[in-house]
Amino acid sequence: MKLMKNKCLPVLILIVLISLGSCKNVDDGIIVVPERDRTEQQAEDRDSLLAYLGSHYYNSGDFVSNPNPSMFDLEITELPEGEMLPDGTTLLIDAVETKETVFLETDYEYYILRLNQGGGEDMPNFSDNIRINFAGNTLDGNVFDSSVNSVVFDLIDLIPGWGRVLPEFNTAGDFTLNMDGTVNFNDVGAGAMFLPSGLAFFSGSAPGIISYSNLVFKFDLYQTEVNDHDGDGIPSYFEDVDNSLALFDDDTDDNTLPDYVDGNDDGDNILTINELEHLEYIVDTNMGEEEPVLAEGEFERSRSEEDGIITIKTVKIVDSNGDGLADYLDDSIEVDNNPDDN
Ligand SMILES: [Ca+2]
Ligand SMILES: [Ca+2]
Ligand SMILES: [Ca+2]
Ligand SMILES: [Ca+2]
Repeated sequence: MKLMKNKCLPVLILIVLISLGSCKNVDDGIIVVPERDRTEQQAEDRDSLLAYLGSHYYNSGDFVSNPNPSMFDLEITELPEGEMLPDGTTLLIDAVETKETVFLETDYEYYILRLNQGGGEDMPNFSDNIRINFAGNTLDGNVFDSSVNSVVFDLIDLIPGWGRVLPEFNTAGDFTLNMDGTVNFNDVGAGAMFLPSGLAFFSGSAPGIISYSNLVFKFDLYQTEVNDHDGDGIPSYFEDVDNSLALFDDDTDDNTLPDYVDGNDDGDNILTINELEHLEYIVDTNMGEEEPVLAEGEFERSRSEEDGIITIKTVKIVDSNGDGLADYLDDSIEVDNNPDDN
C-alpha cells in the first residue's frame, strides 16, 4: 500500500482528523476558511451519494453461486442516461443497505453493499485491529488508494465510516497456506461502503481527495483482534462510555486522558486493572472439556495452550456497592482485588 502524506494528514491515508478544520495555515498568510456546517454538508452529500447509487450498477450476477466472493470481483460501472441496465447487473440503489448514525452531533446516512457476510465467527468492534484488502475511490471513479497484499489497521486510526461498516461483517471462514508461504483467505467478509464526507475526511484533504469528498471503499475483511490500548483489562470498545463509537470523548476522571488510554479511569488510588476481579480457567480438551462462556462484563486477557490444556485468564468488572457504576469508574470505591500483584 502506498502511503499518502501531506502536512495536514501525518500518517496513513485513512487517519481521521480529530482536530477538525486545523489544516489551514495562518502563518503563511492564507485566509482561514471556516469549516462548513456539518448538517448542511450532509444534506448535500446525501444528494450526491443517492445520485451516484442511482446511476451506477454492479455485476451482481458474478456474485450468484460464487463460491468465494471477494472485493476483487466487484465492478461498479456508470449507467449512461437513457441506456438499459445490462443483464446480470443491479443498480446500486436497489442493492445497498441504508444505515443511520450520529457523529459529532450530526445525523448521517451511509450505504453498504454486502457482497458476502464472511464465514468466520468474529466481527470487529469499532476500535479493533482488522486485516483487510481495500480500494478507495471518489465518486468520479478516481482510485486514490488500494492494497493488494493484506494490510492491518487499527480502526480507531481510520475515518469514522470504517468503524461503523466493518463491524457489520464477519471475518474469513478459513484460510489456506500456499507453498510460497502466502495465505489465501476464504469466505471473507466482502463489501463496499459509500460514505458522506462527514464520515470520511470532511474538511481535511489528502492526495486524490479534496475537502468534502464523498468516498467509496470496497474491502475484504480477513481477521480481527480486540484492542485494549491502555492494557488495563477493559477492551477499548468497552471504554466508549457514552456509546458514541468514538473514544476521544470519554474521560471519566477529567484528567484529559481519554479512558481508552488511561490505566486509572476514575483517578482514585487503585488502578483500573486492580479494580477488576481476576479469574483463571483450565480447560482440559483431552477430557472433552469445553471453554467457559464468559459472563457479561468479563473479558479474556490471555490464553495459552499446551498438550490440549488451555489456560484462559480473564478479568471481570466489579460493582461493590451495586449502584450500577463499576468500581473502576467509581472514585468513591477503592477495592484492590489484586493486592499481591502490586
Ligand atoms: Ca465515546
Ligand atoms: Ca481519564
Ligand atoms: Ca482505561
Ligand atoms: Ca474506583
